[in-house]
Amino acid sequence: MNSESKPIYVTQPSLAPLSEYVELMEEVWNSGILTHNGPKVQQLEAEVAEKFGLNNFSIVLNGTIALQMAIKALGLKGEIITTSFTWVATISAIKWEGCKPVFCDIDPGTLNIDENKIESLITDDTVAIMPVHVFGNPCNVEKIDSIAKKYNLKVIYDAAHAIGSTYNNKSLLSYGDISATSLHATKLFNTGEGGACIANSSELHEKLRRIRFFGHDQEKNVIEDGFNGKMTEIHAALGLANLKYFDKVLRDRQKKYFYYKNFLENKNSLSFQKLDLGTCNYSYFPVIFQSEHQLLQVEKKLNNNQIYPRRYFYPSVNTYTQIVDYQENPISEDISKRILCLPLYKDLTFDEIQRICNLVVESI
Ligand code: T4K
Repeated sequence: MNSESKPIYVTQPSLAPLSEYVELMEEVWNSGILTHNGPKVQQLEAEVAEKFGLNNFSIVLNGTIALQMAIKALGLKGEIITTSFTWVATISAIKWEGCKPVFCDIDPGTLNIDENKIESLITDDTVAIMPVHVFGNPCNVEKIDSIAKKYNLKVIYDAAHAIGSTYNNKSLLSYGDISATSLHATKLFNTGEGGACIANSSELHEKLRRIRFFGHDQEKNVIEDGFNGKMTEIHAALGLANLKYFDKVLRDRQKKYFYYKNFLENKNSLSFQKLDLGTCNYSYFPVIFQSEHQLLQVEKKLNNNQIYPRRYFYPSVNTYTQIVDYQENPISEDISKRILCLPLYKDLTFDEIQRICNLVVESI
């Protein structure tokens, strides 16, 4: 198969050499322990916490469960102000926990929640703000924190994309009452399926750990409502193998991000996400077209060449009227129609990126 006939997807998991995973799996096999907060999960928690300077870090099954656990641990019931420009999981987590999503429009540059529009959405029923660090781009965490303090609200960051991003030289995952991240196969650092909660206090941390383990305390007394949010040793072993390569993967993404950007920047009025606060982890390469028509032309051309970018996030989640009441968010609705994430991953070559860029430019 020559390189032109090999399909190129929006991403591919960043994986350590198989032999390194096999070695760790032999240890799992020999221990006979597959789950229940086993040694590999504990080791992974310790290594990730140390690497990113995080306290109160708990690994769970996936990013959606991490968001649900955050809402449950904070005991929230009521309205949660969130963004329309996100993956549906942000909204489903809010709804599964019996809360109501209230949609705030986004900043057209950063693509994050527009912090200047939050206050006008606060009502007597508002209990929390749940912003998303979209594509790993840090939200204005200081402004959001000051709004939350002023109105006595909790802040949960949907930090699904944000591992490796920083703000004020600290991991972006350390902000908010709780941050919830995803370790899904498509993320910069992955355990296949996986997620994590990062709490800002040891009390919340202990509560999250009880929730993920049926509500048990250390002596296995059931002391609160919990569920099964535990990660297996098999997934944790994959995480341990992959974690060693995290810095390499991030540097590679950054180089490829700028290769794309430098080539496409001055071409036919394409625009890009504004990265101006903290540092982004370059986990996605989103391009904003002038119109949906232009985007569809590009997508068709790429698909005809077996290249499969993704429309993250389309449609704007406030328009999912099967599951939410429509609330108008014109900027998110507009950008959702015009944004396309181009392929970006470790094994994508610079020649392939150049080919993708040429096809994009040809078709607009
Ligand atoms: N909040 C936000 C803001 C999120 O973006 C997400 C998830 C969540 C919360 C929830 O986190 P998790 O519960 O998922 O941990 C993907 C991911 O499934 C999803 O995790 C992610 N966001 C979302 C933005 O993208 P799809 O449906 O586009 O993924 P999929 O499976 O089609 O994969 C995309 C491409 O990646 C494929 O075309 C091929 C490649 N791929 C994928 C997988 C799963 C592989 O090469 N190997 C694989 O194993 O949703």
